Amino acid sequence: MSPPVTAAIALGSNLDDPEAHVRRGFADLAALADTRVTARSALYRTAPVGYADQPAFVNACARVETRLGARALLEGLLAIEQRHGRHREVPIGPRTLDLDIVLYGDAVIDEPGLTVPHPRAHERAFVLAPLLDVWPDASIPGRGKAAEWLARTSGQQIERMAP
Ligand code: PH2
Ligand code: MG
Ligand code: MG
Repeated sequence: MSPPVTAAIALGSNLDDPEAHVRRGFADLAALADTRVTARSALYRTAPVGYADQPAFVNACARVETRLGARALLEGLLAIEQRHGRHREVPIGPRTLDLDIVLYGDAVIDEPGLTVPHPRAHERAFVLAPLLDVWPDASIPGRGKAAEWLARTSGQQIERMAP
């Protein structure tokens, strides 16, 4: 087993009661083998980025301590997505639950299906604001401080939801 690593997992949903999918997603992460959820962000209602003609998202972030390697963690996340009924007809289309590894310690990984840090995290307010809730001094390897990137995302619509 690997030594514990601190990782950040982004959660997103915009189908079939998104808030419920995200809340259950936190519980599912807590049930992953060899993994502990050490912080949960607030939930945010966010305007879709990229493909705009789809419902608003609910986004959040979990900070975890895990002894899973990055690939095993990814496989655990994909299994959770499957249990939430995720189908991948449109790659960037609506989804019941998307779980992305934003940070895995300070690792930089570029393998098929596994790119860490998440390649677009630094430019997306819907990733950065929840990330900073759980990891205020987060730094994105190769990019720098998450808080400085968030300051540059003005114009992206995100709204912190009531707890
Ligand atoms: N995920 C995407 C594309 N666009 N927009 C918002 N607001 N939230 C998301 O989680 C999201 C998105 C691809 O994963
Ligand atoms: Mg995603
Ligand atoms: Mg994904």
